[in-house]
Amino acid sequence: MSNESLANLLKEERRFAPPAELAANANVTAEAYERAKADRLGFWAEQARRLSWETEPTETLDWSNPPFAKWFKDGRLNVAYNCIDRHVEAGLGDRVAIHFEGEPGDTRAITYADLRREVSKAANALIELGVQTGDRVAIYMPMIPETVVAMLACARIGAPHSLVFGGFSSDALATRIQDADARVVITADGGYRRGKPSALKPAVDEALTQPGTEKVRNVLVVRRTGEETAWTEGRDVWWHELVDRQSEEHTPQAFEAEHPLFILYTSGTTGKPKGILHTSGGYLTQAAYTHHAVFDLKPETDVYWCTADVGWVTGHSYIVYGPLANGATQVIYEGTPDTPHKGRWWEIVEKYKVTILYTAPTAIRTCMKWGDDIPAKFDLSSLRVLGSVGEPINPEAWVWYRHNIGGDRTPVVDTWWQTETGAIMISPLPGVTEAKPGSAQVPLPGISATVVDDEANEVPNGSGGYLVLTEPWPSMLRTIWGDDQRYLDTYWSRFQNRYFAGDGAKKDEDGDIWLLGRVDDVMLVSGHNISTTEVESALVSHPKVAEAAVVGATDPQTTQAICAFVILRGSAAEDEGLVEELRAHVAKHLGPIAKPKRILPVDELPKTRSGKIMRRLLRDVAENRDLGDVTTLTDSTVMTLIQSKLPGAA
Ligand code: 6R9
Repeated sequence: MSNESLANLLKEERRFAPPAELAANANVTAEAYERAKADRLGFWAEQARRLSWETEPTETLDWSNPPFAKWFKDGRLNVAYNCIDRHVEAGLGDRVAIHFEGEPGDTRAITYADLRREVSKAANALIELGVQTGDRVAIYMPMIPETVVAMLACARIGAPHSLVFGGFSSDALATRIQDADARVVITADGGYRRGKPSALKPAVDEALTQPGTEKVRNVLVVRRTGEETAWTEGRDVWWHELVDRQSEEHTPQAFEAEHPLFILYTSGTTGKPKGILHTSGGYLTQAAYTHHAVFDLKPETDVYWCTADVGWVTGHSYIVYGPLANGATQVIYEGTPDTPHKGRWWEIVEKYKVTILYTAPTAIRTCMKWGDDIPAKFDLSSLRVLGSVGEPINPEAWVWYRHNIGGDRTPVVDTWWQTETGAIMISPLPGVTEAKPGSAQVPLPGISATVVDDEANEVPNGSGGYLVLTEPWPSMLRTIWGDDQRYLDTYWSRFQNRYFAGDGAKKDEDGDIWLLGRVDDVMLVSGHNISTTEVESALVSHPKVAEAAVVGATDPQTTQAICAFVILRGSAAEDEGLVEELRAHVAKHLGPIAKPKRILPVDELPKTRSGKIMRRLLRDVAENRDLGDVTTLTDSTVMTLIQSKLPGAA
């Protein structure tokens, strides 16, 4: 990747200082960077003391067999105890842990004391089903409180869970059950999505007919929708029949810090999904610390809401483990943002007086498309910190978010991390960092990241290359489940002693980091490397564009030609000169080399359930190929729609 071309295409000069009051009372100040720099391991040992250990660790990091890390290895703890019981024991049993809002409008407030009872009963139920410490449990659930209860029940008895998105197909579920060799599946009859029940259990039944899933003894089924459900006697068990009759007492046992906590599969672009393995002590330490630092969480007064699905790593670290370890009060919403109307999210913010909101750029851009007038109808004045995760956030979407949702008061923290990193790695701190729209900016205290060129040399400020992590961190993946060699090959062989994240990045003149998208997505145009992110951001900076996806399609003259798919804002019409206008706009912002050859207005873009644009599929379309794997798409009809818009389509 050549440096000169990736760097400094996009000029973003807006700056936003932290609000004075927030800065004055911030959980974490600039001093933390200094402290962590002077003694990185001492810093993490200090953060580990946020947790309650049955046996305090004396050794912080064992890196004697890199890249296989052991953090806090002689410490022992129970993760569920840390997320629940210790808060109850501290007298906080009456604090609401979860305000649940079902899509049909049903609500439940679950306190920490309630959570302790529910998780204890579920843990006892799993034990009755013969689940032993170390057994894997697959969880295929909608966004309901029982999903969190099930995860914590697994953690409590030391049975690693493996969540599979409720939106994934039975094939995807079967592959994950096989790979993890799961013994029990926890599911529901269904959940509510887009105003109607959406069944889940049939996909489990289907998955369990596939070879390699025979060791699943039981399917534990939560009744959510009450719809008719096929039943396999002897295997299927209703949650309300088994869990409700269990004892409310369960004494959590402590496990080693390196005891496996969960496996979570990342799809990647090719090959079979990778089972990312996370363990207990280091993972919980960093999830809790980052949630405290990045969101400035004040557990007594804040109402936190992360809109992610728990089947995504963001849900694991920032709905379940981080917030609950910190004793937070949070909102969990089951459904889609436009059911029954496009203001549903903002209605929820108003209703629960949400103070911290954590969501994805895709959601923000969708709201931009729907129009500014929708959030304007609601009282969003409770909000004080906004977060973003999942993709690079285009500067225009960042500024829109701060203005329309944050009332120009709130800091926006753009948090970079991955399933593999387990917790946030690069992000502004809301009380410290002068924010730059579109940039994740700085590694958190205790984290070491940089940008290198092809030869592993650190690039100077003002240049681009590959993002790498240069020191181990507590919540790092420990391996790929059952495949140490693939762990080495994927992350540790591209550069020596450095973790290769697979993302392109640049450092600006101040040394701040800007993420440029997956390395696989970088385009080669007439000898120049051009980042998809930057062209997309240039398009989104045009007032008529809400969202853009850019790919490089094979081209005889230029190697690749830039092809853009754009979604227009609510009021914009698809008129004659629009495409020319947009091409000229990109050329003006980035230079003529980045001008898209083709621009196609579309109604939707192909996305994963976690909100990432699947550029691979758009490349297939742009190159007139048959579509590759579409199993992780939210909505597979999107691709048919896009193909029908192509010139020459039938
Ligand atoms: C947490 C999560 C990881 C990939 C990552 C990168 C992209 C996530 C980002 C971001 C730019 C951010 N990504 N956050 N890119 N800025 N703030 O998303 O995990 O699903 O494993 O995806 O997502 O490309 O490598 P995961």
